[in-house]
Amino acid sequence: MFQNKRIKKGTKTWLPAKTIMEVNDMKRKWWHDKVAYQIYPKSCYDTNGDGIGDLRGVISKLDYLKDLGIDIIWLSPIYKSPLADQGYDIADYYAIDPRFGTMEDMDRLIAEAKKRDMYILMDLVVNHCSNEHEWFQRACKDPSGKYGNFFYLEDKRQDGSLPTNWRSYFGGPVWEELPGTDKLYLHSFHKKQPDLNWENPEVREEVYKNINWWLEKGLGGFRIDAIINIKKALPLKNYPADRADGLSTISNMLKDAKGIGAFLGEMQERTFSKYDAFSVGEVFNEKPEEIPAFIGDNGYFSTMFDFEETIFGSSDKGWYDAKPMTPEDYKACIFHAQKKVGDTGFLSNIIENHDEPRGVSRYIPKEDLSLESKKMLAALSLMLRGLPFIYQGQEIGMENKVFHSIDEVNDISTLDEYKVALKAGCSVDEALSVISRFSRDNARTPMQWSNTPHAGFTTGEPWLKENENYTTINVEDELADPNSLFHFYQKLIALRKNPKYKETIVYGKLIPYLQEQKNLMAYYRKTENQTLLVLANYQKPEQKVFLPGKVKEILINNYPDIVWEENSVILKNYQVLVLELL
Ligand code: TEU
Ligand code: CA
Repeated sequence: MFQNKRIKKGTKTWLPAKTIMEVNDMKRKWWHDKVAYQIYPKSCYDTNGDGIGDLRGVISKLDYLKDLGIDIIWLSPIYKSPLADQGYDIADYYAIDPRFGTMEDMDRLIAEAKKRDMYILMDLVVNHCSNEHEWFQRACKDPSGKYGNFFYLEDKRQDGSLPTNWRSYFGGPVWEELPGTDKLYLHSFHKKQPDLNWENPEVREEVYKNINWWLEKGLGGFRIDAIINIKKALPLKNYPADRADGLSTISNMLKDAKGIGAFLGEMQERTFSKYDAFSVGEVFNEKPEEIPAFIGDNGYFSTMFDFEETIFGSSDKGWYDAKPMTPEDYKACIFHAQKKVGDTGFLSNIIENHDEPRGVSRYIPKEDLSLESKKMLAALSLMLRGLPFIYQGQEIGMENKVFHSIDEVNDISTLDEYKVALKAGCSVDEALSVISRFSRDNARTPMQWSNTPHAGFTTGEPWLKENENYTTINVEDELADPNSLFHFYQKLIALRKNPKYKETIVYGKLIPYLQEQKNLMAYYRKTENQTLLVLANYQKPEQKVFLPGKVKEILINNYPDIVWEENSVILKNYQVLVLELL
């Protein structure tokens, strides 16, 4: 790690020569300088008053996103689905669920995006399908036929014991009776999400056919769901139990699964590479030596998400046992992720997504939550090396919701974690506070468009109740206020695209600065010809920060002014600066 050495001010050689980097020789890709946005269609905008966001709603917001500076849009699933897991349970990979619209709407969305130089990504959910998919229906009718082999089926045992003790992500064993048969099928997630058998080449062919069908339509690419789960450790075996239920978290099995690369390489070759399509993997727990294979120049994926911060503090026991996170932890996670990838490839950086609580509520202590602290978090994330992904509502600072009763929750994962917390001895109030902290529904409440009923999301009854704070946090008000978070995001995105700084922000190295200084998160972005310095005071009390060089330009500041001292700057309550150094 770079250590700050005090070098005389006023010359151009502030940094020790060894840290001035060689020209980055990474292969340039069309998407490197883009900014991406995740839409959760069900909660984006409802155009027909049924309380469910739809594709026409998304189309009507394209100009809003263009204005923000977005280039790539990832849509959470909109395929035909019973919506047991909000569309991550697909019943037909070639059809749009009528609640979201029609195939014509989808084609129009792709075309309207193209008109604006924007790209649409769909969610590729192929670890599992829905139990309402035709393949599964046919497997039930004839388990020993072609479609039986599309899934992981095992014979039921006389003594009622299960083939393995793996716990599914949403609670309970991964094994469930295959309806009408004497077999069991495997589901890593909910029982309405049977795992597809990737060992079967026919399954892989079906997946590639589907991907190519969509790419032919003009899709920009895919976000790839739960992809680490496609490779199971075989032959089946038990792992040490980690809860009183005698089951073992499925990640123990995944650590043991070898050879996923063969599937991923084949998929890349047969699909994405032929179209120069963009792909971002939802990859957890990769091993450091696997990074070049995953996201190097000819990687399986274009990029993958950095989840170090989101998994920090999590416990095999459940959400109730999760460790809180401090600013120092946040800094350590981000720098660790940046260091492990270096310039091997591009990470995709997020503050939140549809599976996580709102980032501002998670990474900023409650008593410190303010417009300034939200801006600080935004700048820290958008100035990182990698592709920024903004999640619906993040740009206006949407916050966690308080759940007063479990009846206000829709998400299956939250319902399970609530039960787990109660079982572990939490009171109802404690369990509610646990889920208010972590529920995936925090991110899924309707987008707050205006200060009108239901946040302007629908004229009907929203499928999930909106956050009460829409009267103060909403798009309409923020568009009208030049000092709003929305405009701050817009400025950060514009900076990334500014030809003067683009090369450094997109390709420059990231070098931590004064990493040991508590509650200061600071880093350089550097190319041979340019040095930017990001300084963030991750606390309320002001803090003095030594400057390693003369300042040429102030590019970003979340306050109207800056207090300079000789060789240093006094950062205020959550002040963040992006400086260009001489
Ligand atoms: O998430 C995969 C994942 O690993 C989840 O276990 C995640 O950690 C979980 O949401 C925590 O509660 C993907 C999707 O993003 C998620 O929405 C789906 O529910 C899941 O796959 C199944 O498709
Ligand atoms: Ca609707």
